Amino acid sequence: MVVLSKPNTEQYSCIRNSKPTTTFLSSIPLIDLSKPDAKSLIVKACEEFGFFKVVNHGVPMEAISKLESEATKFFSLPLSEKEKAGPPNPFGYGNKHIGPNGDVGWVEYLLLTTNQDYNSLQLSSVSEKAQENFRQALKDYILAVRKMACEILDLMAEGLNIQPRNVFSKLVTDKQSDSVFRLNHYPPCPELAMNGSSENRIGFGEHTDPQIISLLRSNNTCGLQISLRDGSWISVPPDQTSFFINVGDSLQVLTNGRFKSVKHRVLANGFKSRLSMIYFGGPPLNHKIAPLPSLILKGKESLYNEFTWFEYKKSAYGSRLADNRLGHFERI
Ligand code: GA4
Repeated sequence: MVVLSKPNTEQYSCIRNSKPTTTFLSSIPLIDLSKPDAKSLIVKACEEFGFFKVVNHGVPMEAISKLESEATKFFSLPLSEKEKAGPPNPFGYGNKHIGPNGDVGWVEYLLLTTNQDYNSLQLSSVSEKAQENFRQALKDYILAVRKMACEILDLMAEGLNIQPRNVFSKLVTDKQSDSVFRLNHYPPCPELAMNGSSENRIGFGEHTDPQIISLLRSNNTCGLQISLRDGSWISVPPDQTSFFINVGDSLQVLTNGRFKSVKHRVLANGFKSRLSMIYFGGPPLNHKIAPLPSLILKGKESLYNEFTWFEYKKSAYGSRLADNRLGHFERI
């Protein structure tokens, strides 16, 4: 495990939240991608939780460790250096402020689009060689994780018995795919460590992801929680060798509500840094997001008014993190 060196905690103020509601669920759905039952288990997990954990994912450990180490070096730079990659409007380095509408969290991050030319990406003013290592690690990791995203999306189509097999994955392999990559660093929150407070600090507030699918890998620090249908929060035990997969709002619509986008959040930790890397697979901007006809059950209709990914994204950027973004697009 890579330990983040001395985070500059003065860059943060503590963000308070109500009392903790931590429950541990023994059975986060676990999918072994090398097993023949993967497709049916994925469908079940997407229907029940909108969330599952994946092993035998095929992303080389070397690509993961390299990016983790480069990200750790980046977040250890002085604030003035990191800010050279910002502000995040929408892409770049961000600190505490999430999105354009007043959300805050105990987090700093680097947000990137995956179809930009990383060769010209200015990340800081550290040596060109160091920046090149970071860029290469980003490119290698994103390529590997996108391959896994496609494999999972193809298994979903198979599990749902829909043709063609690449009906979902073609949206993220499209040259115009509007996918995003995010590195989140949650420094330890000294206030939490000091008074053994029973309060939570929000690292990243509750939300669903607007895209099709999100693939998250973190170091061994806890913090991620998912919300169950009954509104309770479940802590997800960290596992640095696995990936956690979220169904996004767009996939909920494509499946006419059969798959549910999962509400999730991250709580800050009193002692340990958390570092997560998330790939958000999104469709091209002009793509129409509507239920696949074969997924509209006999006698039923689409639950949503048709919209393009551009329209959804525009509306998402006008919302607060915790808002129910799909609500505006539901048919009454
Ligand atoms: C949530 C998922 C991704 O992290 C993200 C986030 C984006 C941002 O951080 O800029 C948003 C958030 C996310 C949804 C609502 C808007 C936009 C912050 C925010 C308040 C990059 C994304 O695509 O949507």
